Amino acid sequence: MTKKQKNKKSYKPDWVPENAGAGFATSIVKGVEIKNKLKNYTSTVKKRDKLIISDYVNGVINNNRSLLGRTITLIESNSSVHYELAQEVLKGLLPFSGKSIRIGITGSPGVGKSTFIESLGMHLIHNGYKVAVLAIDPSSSITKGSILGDKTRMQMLSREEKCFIRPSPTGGTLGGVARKSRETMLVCEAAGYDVILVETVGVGQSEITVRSMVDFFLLIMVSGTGDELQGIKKGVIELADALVINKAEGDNKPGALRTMSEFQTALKYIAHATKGWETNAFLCSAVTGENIEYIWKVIKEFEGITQQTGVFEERRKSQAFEWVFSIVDEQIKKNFYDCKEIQKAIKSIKEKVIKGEILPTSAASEILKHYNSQY
Ligand SMILES: Nc1nc2c(ncn2[C@@H]2O[C@H](COP(=O)(O)OP(=O)(O)O)[C@@H](O)[C@H]2O)c(=O)[nH]1
Ligand SMILES: [Mg+2]
Repeated sequence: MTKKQKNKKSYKPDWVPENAGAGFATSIVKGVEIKNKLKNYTSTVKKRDKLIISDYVNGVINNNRSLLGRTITLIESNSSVHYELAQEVLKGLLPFSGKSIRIGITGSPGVGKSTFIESLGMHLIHNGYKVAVLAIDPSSSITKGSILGDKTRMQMLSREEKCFIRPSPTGGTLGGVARKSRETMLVCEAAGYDVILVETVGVGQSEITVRSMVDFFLLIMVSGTGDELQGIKKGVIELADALVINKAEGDNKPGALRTMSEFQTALKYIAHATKGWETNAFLCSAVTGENIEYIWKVIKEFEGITQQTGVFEERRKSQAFEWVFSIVDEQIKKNFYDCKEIQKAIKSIKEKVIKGEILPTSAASEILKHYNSQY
């Protein structure tokens, strides 16, 4: 303790063990008083933190929209206190989840994913379903936007009481975004939403991530670019349970038909995503609603077949297991980069790497030394 600190209203603790060495605190410095700041702080926090676990759980189960929103906000929070609370709430909700069909929708920007969701969502609501729409967009933390856009594409759906739309959580890695979305999915299921639609855009690994959290995966495309097959990553087709050529109306229809048959041929040579299910290509128009009903029938057929063969349940089980490890991965990474020692090491090594004074492999081992010393 510095001389300055000692002189500053320090006093003896109530109890000090006998023979206490110099390492034991022999004086206590009075805490700093921040009366005004504290007043503001408690007044805002009190209001929001009044809820206890059972408030969240009961609110969600009774589909109280405001509490549903607050539960998801809790899940999306990056604070560790909220994380703990969110996990407790999720534990309470888990027995009520799992009863929906989870559908992933991917495709390049502009192919009409959101419009398709609007159209399919409205069809489902008219048929008595409750629909939740989530988005996974790892780039949204950079662009500050969301692939769901300004909800203008889902104007009708967003007004429906039986629909809940949640844009992509922002901030952090794809792993972090995905964990939050998975948990949000469980919350929506517990609130009684029976169809979960997850929109994602082909950024990095996001398609693979969404595939690993849904039952049915749909790839939307459009015709007219002339090089359709080259524009789509082959790997993505292998993940899909259905390909949909959207905007197939009016003058676009003949071109869309050609594209569809091209893909249908390509599918003959590609491994299909789900055991016992043949992936096919379809036409649709999200704007006119043409074929939307048919695509829903295909999804229901898929659900029926895979449930009968046990593939549905098997996939859910292996997804749960994968999920465990994605959380482990996320935590390890977070702990690693949150570690002050490692941050310092990275900072000091960065310069050397840039200047070419150290090899990247040596730089990596240098940083990992700090990690190895801890574990
Ligand atoms: N002609 C036509 N346009 C469509 C169709 N579906 C979507 N669009 C338009 O395509 C544009 C992009 O749609 P959006 O749903 O935002 O695409 P996303 O980026 O894949 O979500 C919008 O201008 C839509 O109106 C369709 O079936 N036919
Ligand atoms: Mg969109």
